Amino acid sequence: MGKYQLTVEEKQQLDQQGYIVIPDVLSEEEINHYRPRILELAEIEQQNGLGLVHTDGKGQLVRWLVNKGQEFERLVAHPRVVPYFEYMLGSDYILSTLTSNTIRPGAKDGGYHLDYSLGQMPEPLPRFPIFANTLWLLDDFTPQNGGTRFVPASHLRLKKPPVGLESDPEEVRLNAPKGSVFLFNGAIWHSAGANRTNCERVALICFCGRSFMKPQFDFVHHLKPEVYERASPEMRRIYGFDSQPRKPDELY
Ligand SMILES: O=C(O)CCC(=O)C(=O)O
Repeated sequence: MGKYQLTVEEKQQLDQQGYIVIPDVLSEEEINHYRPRILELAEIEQQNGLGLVHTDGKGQLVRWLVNKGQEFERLVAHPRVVPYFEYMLGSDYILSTLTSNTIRPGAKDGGYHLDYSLGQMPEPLPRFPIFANTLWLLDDFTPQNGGTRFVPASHLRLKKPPVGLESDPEEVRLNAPKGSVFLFNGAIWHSAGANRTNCERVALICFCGRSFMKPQFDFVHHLKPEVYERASPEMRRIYGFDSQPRKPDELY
């Protein structure tokens, strides 16, 4: 089977609205594996004093998933998602981070932001996408349980969200079933939403950028050797091995 080609409507959706929901990417079996595993890793990191918590301790990231279990390598070049990243970022795009985000009951709305390193750029921001993020939903996301809040088409404003902005009149909250992937332009104003339920909301995050942008994490120098050994040429490219600055013996 050939590589999936985005439809005209999907391209328009991404160009004009800056996001898309790709349905049924993860199976029930995968969800039933990843979700408890992420909660377990989060718990272990907390107990070891390495928990990366945010939102008053009610949100938690687990970083470097590719070094924390072979099962996460499947996300790196997932055939259902790669064509969308390629459309957004070019066929040589690279991984910036592979992480999870858990939003626990009682968490408040996160603060609007753009994804690394767009927040450091001067305005007007570039017109073309340079980063794209994906949330792989391990729960049904709703406006009540921490579903991501975001401002459709805000990438076209070419601006960063004003510091402290609490909400935007055009804001929406993600309502999508578990197993789907929410892919968005990193320049969309967004944050995790408040969780007003009594259950955690969990997502895997695969965040990618154009090959000429510095990634958030250095996979080239810090992948476990066995992860590198197992990687296909496409995965090694995504980890960034084909887009490194030249060494002294590479004159051209
Ligand atoms: O977990 C979420 O809903 C949002 C995650 C997020 O803001 C990010 O990855 O930049």
